[in-house]
Amino acid sequence: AFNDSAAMSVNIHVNSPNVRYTDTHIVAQYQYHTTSVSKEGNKVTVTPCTTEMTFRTERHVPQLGVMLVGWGGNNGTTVTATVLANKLGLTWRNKTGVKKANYFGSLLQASTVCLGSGLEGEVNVPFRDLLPMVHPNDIIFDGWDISSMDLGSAMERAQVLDWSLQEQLRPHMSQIKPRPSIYIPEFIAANQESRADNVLTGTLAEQVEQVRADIRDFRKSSGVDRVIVLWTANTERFCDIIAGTNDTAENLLAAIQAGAEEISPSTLFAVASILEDCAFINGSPQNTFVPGAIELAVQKGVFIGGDDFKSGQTKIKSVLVDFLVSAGIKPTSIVSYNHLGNNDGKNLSAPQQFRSKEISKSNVVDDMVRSNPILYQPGEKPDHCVVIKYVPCVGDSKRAMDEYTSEIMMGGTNTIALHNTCEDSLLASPIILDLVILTELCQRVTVRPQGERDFQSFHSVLALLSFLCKAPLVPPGTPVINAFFRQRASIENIMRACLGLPPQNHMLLEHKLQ
Ligand code: NAI
Ligand code: DG6
Repeated sequence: AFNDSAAMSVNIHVNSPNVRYTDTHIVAQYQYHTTSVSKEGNKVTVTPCTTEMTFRTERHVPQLGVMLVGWGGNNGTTVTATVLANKLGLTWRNKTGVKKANYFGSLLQASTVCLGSGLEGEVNVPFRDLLPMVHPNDIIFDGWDISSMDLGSAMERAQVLDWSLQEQLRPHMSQIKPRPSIYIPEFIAANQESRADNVLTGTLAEQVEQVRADIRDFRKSSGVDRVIVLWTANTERFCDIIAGTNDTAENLLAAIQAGAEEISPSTLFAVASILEDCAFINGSPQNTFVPGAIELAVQKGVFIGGDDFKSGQTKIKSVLVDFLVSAGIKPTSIVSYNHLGNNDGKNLSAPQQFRSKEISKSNVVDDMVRSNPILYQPGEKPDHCVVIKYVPCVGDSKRAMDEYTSEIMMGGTNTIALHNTCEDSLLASPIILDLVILTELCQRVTVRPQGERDFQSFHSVLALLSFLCKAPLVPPGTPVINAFFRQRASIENIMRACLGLPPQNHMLLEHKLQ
């Protein structure tokens, strides 16, 4: 039997004096409880604090357009094909039987949240039904690629989807061609050069202008209300932060006009998007968001998010290390091997591009380690090694092997070894959808702390996307959370706040008292 997730959809109505449904908004009065802690020697004083807030969520869901940079790549073609297959309700046969298009792997589309309980026990509802949200089937895609290949052929080149599904999709996909893109060879591996037959020419400023014109053209020709731009193109090398070039918004804009070096294509896309009032999300590890780009986003009040989709090995790491450290077990070494044979792997076989990925994969345990001074001395960390090798034969079917060694009681050692095989792009595509749908939702949520006159948006650096990113970008000076369940709880509880509901506390006191 197929799991028809549409049939499970629910319409949630909150029955509370604190929640009002107007024609345009859901308005919720909310008490935000925090604790302020001060420490003097070994004396810790904890003061509970409560802030009254009003959450306001626009109910009208706009038509969303998503422009992918790297549209002709494995992720770009897979996410586009998946949405098309779901929209058309396609089924196909592979060697294990008949399959039906779905969105497994998407937090919003395929996971549930427990709303509470009633006579029938616990009520779990699809995450996507908590608030009015864009459905992936309604997203319209467009985008750029340095490779001119049509999306039907690019889907075949990717070798991700079953052949009989590709056959059904090809008539639609092959009509789509990516727009020419900004190509600066020294930012990606030299082995990508043969793909680059669809590139913009002209000065940096002219190329940014062209990208801006593309966004306006897409908005106009498709009739979408909102456009979000997402980088799923090759991993670039890190760029240097240079005073006078990319350190402030003003300098960055001037440097683009002057045609300065050391401004990456991904930063140029971010700047073009921000100037067009479009949120920009970075699905790759490089430092696209140089200080000047972040400042520009904040100045313009446009959302940015990233970095690097958290799809497989790192996702498990953010669960497993959280489990170990919060269970009082001390990881002392984490060794992660990957090999993959797709174009991403080929690009990452170059040292500078590998280094970008190594950085983003390596910082993921820091917050969990820091949280437990019983296990770790200040500055102490587990050994952490990341290896990625390019093995063409395995294509998109990435192999990830991990060994976690931990110190347990009385000097004992516990070693956990994992082996994970799966299509990388089938993990990344649902994350792309969650990223853009969450970002769009955040554009419709505003909050007014008690005593203030105006409603405010979330900070331009959209930390709420952390759950979906390996190296979460957060507003300057705010904590980076990598732990999987803390990240998930943050999304769930903020959505509950929009409905005037308290955070999910798992106390279940109603079942624990006499
Ligand atoms: P891919 O190599 O198949 O696709 C990348 C596409 O970007 C290619 O079609 C390439 O021609 C294009 N491209 C390169 N530079 C460009 C530019 N300046 N402008 C426009 N297009 C450009 O790679 P894949 O597998 O789709 O991955 C995409 C990115 O997502 C990579 O950076 C990868 O590291 C990252 N990523 C992928 C994950 C996954 O699970 N698949 C998880 C985390 C990150
Ligand atoms: C090899 O690590 C290639 C990468 O692009 C990864 O496949 C991708 O970043 C996913 O990494 P992870 O750690 O989330 O599985």
